[in-house]
Amino acid sequence: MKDNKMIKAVIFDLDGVLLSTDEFHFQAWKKLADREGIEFSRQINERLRGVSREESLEIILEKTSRKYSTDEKLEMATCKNEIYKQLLEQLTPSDIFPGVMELLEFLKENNIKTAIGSSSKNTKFILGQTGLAKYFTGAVSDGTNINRSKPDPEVFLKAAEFIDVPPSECLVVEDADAGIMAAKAAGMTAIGIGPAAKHPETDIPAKNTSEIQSVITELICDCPMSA
Ligand code: B16
Ligand code: MG
Repeated sequence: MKDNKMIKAVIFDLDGVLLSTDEFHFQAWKKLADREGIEFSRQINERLRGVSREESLEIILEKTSRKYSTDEKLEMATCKNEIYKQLLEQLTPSDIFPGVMELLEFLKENNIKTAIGSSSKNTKFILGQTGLAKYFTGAVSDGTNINRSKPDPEVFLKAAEFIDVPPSECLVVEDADAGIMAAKAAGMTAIGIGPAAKHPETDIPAKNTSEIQSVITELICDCPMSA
């Protein structure tokens, strides 16, 4: 773990950290898999955490011997995304996880920069629907600005660049194994919540987002207040 007093920014993953869109991902992939007659379970869905849409599709296709063309795969990914986007319309500020707003306000008061590092190409829509966008102005690194998805560090390195903070001074909050690997490959400190709490590279494990404010307070408490 890095020197605690070095933390000047917190980069949040989106799905599974600030709110849960994973149930919507599950429902959308399930509908597509059923259409194709491919087995798809919640266990397989767990493997899709933090993984890009295209890579998620490849994982789902492991259950079939049928070979799909590039065009067919594109149609499937697009179809899943259309179903997913319709489900996202239901999102409201009440879907934000407990403790998130308080944490974001606390970081703002303490001059700690905040950014998003998500694999999702729907990030900006989700931030808009939930009222979270105002905390991440000019600081959203997501599936639309990267070439390689987690566990590659690109999404977090871009986030650090957007907020102009060196990677060694960034703290990442992640719920996916791929995200923890990406954060560590970027040279950042990683808090792992939920499933990622058990990852061997996780610096600080936590049960959920509401538990992390006290951890973060300790990490930034000796920081100069105007970093
Ligand atoms: P989209 P995160 C990830 O979000 C999801 O966990 C993952 O299941 C999804 O496949 C990926 O975004 C891409 O999402 O289809 O909306 O571009 O956890 O990185 O915030
Ligand atoms: Mg996630």
